[in-house]
Amino acid sequence: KAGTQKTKQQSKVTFSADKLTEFSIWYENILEYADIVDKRYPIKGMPVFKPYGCFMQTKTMDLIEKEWESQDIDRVKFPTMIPETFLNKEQDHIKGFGSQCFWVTHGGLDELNVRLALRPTSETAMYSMFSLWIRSHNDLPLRVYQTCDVFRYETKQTRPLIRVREIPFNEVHTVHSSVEDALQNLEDAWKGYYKVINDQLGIYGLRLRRPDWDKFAGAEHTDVLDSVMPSGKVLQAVGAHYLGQKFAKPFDIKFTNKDMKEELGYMTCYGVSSRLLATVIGVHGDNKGLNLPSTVARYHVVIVPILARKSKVPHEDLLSKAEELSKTLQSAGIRCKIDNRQLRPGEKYYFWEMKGVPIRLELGQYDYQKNEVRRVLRINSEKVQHPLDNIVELLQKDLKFVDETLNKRALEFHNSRVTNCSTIEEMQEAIKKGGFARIPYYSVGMDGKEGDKKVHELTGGEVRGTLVGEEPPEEGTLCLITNKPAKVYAYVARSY
Ligand code: PR8
Repeated sequence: KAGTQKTKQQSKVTFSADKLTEFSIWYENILEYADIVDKRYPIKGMPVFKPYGCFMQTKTMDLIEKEWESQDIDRVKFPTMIPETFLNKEQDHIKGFGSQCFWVTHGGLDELNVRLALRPTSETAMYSMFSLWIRSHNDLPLRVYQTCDVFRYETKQTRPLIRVREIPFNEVHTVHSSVEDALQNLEDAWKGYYKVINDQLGIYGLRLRRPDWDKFAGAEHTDVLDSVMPSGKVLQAVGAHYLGQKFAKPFDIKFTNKDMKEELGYMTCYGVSSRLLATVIGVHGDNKGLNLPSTVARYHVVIVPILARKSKVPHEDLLSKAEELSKTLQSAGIRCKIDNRQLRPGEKYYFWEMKGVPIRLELGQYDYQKNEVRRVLRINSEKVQHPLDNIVELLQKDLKFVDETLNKRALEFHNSRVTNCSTIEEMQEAIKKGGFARIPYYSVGMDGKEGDKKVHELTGGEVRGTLVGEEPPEEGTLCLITNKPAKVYAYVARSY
């Protein structure tokens, strides 16, 4: 009986699900156990961020914002609502987004003359104002960003962070005086995204150019970062779009160029969402729970004072040592928490491992006497004694090692999920294993859409696009699906 009791009690803090074989369950569980979101709010696709998750979401957006500011892109704040008349201006855009909008039809009891959409994205809101702000080439480039929530009436299955209807969003919109300038801006955007996503969040993906049938509504071309999740399905974590003059025309975004002639602006937009955090959680986590890089972790360090019943050092001394240590760490920018709950140390260990805190410091009587702590790393359970004298430096080194290790593991995982395929069977095998199958394919223009259906029948996946910068197949290579001459290498995957 006692045994059952113990298991029950422990299960409150013990998280378990096999991440690789049952990722959906793992993911849903960890979001709940680790207090990231609460799904019980009664609107589909609109979970609540709890403090622990809210911190991480805010941190990922902070990283992105810092990057844009370093690139001299300024913050703006546009209204949440967009008049229907604005949304209707660009035809492809409204075709794509019209059915995805939440509409406000009344103000109090009065029916509105013009329906207002809760922004599904902010092109049409911003561009109506850009046309008022831009007069000459001297006003260009115009580059602004905002971090806000956008609303999309998603009809596919919703999942917290991954597919929500109120989307935590960061979007950049730019206007340039030439195509070259606009395209160069997109390259700078990608450098920024890589810096944050690869270097700071430690996650990876492929920059793919979407097929013509799968572009952003209103774009000339769309590049994305598709990231492989542990389920083997890929998640579009970035969308970066070249808009050319498609919006400039209906929104009348004109400037006088250096020859004093009027010209339409060349535009780009790009954005990310809570999917970045979903990828961090999914890719770095393991069967014990979260595994967080220092950039987003709410706590870098948890201090667990070991208050043994027969401790030779009084509990209050251990606790005040923990306090002192915590202050030292906080003032060095190491986010730190003392766990002095009345629970057994083992339970606390499970709990903070599940929460993904990179470093645990155990402070017991013998550690106290030697002026040391026992340091345990979440990533590999490695335990060592750290002297308290130079604890800040040691922990900073540890955190760096943690981030590098997570990064390395994520890159290995990513690389292991891109498979070069030269037969249909290989492609099917690769998709079954999870991730991308790279195949020779005849076309990602509209004429290639037919083949995509076949791809779907064969694998359950779809053509996600071509790798930006990759050379086309050699002359004479045939499309795996149609046997026509292959013009590109296409990347096939199942997706969220
Ligand atoms: C644009 N306009 O909007 P995009 N839940 C979570 N994340 C999502 C969802 C969702 N339902 N839908 C999209 N995302 C352009 C660029 C301004 C900025 C994420 O582009 O439609 C995806 O990662 O591609 C997507 O790539 C990103 O938002 C930007 O959305």
